[in-house]
Amino acid sequence: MKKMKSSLKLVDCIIEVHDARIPLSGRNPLFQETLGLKPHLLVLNKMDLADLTEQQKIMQRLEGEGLKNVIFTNCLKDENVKQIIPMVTELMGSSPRYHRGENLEYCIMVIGVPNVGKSSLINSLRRQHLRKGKAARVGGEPGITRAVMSRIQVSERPLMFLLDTPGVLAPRIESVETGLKLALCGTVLDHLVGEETMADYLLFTLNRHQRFGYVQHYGLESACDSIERVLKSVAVKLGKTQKVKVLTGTGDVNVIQPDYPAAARDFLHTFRRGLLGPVMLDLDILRGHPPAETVP
Ligand SMILES: Nc1nc2c(ncn2[C@@H]2O[C@H](COP(=O)(O)OP(=O)(O)OP(=O)(O)O)[C@@H](O)[C@H]2O)c(=O)[nH]1
Ligand SMILES: [Mg+2]
Repeated sequence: MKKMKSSLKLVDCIIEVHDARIPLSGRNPLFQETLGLKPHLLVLNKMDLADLTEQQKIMQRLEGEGLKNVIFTNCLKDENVKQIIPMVTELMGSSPRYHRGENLEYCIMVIGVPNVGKSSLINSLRRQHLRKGKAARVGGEPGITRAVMSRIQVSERPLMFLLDTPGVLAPRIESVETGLKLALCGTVLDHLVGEETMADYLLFTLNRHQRFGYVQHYGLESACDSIERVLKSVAVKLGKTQKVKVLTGTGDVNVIQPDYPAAARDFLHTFRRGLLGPVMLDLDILRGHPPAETVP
């Protein structure tokens, strides 16, 4: 954050990238405090994985929080990415403090929590505006970008450079449920939270939002509240079972035991690939539901 702050004097505008599945939670409040003085665009990325039925309500809520410049994108398919440069150009133009001569270059800092697609956005912008390939390294785990990097050109006219930055999570997450949502979106390394805990929260959320894609995907008989039963079926379906010798008074018995951690990893992986259908993890907030009393 210190390095990002020290680069701020070179920056005309801030693009904050966040995950479209959690548009109302999990953003780092320190960004607002530290970097809040510059024109700001919120990019809600991975829209392909998000259920956007309530998009209007989401926009209203965000506007209520003072976020007027919001756009949903998919950086893998370059969806809506073309609108970003015109939007930031307008933002910078209408902000008198940053109004500068026509032939000057612009510098924009891309910030956000880990793994939301900041580097992918930079690459997508380059594909769209320069017909050039990758400049920023991308990866399926949080913590891919490690340094506040040198400027990467993303557009010729206007001449525009972007600064990629490493994902920064808030030092303190407001609630267990927000933490689990952030974990499901891959902003924290899975093993730090525990794959089975996350799988349990995922099942809880899918059921709460009546998203029963997992039933068909794993060939279950019906929807089910028990993570143990679901993971058992997943393990059997994937052939992820182990033979374990159990000692009993009358001799050893071989028991088939499901590999729960492997099943949990598959459940999470399948969810993240969008194979269980699009989700809106912040639906509870949108519907004004109180936080769940017990989170698995
Ligand atoms: N489904 C989907 N996946 C995306 C999208 N954008 C990026 N990804 C994937 O999300 C993962 C993270 O992307 P990065 O661009 O490395 O994310 P980052 O925010 O730069 O991550 P850090 O540098 O670790 O903070 C990669 O596996 C990308 O392929 C999108 O719009 N849709
Ligand atoms: Mg990155």
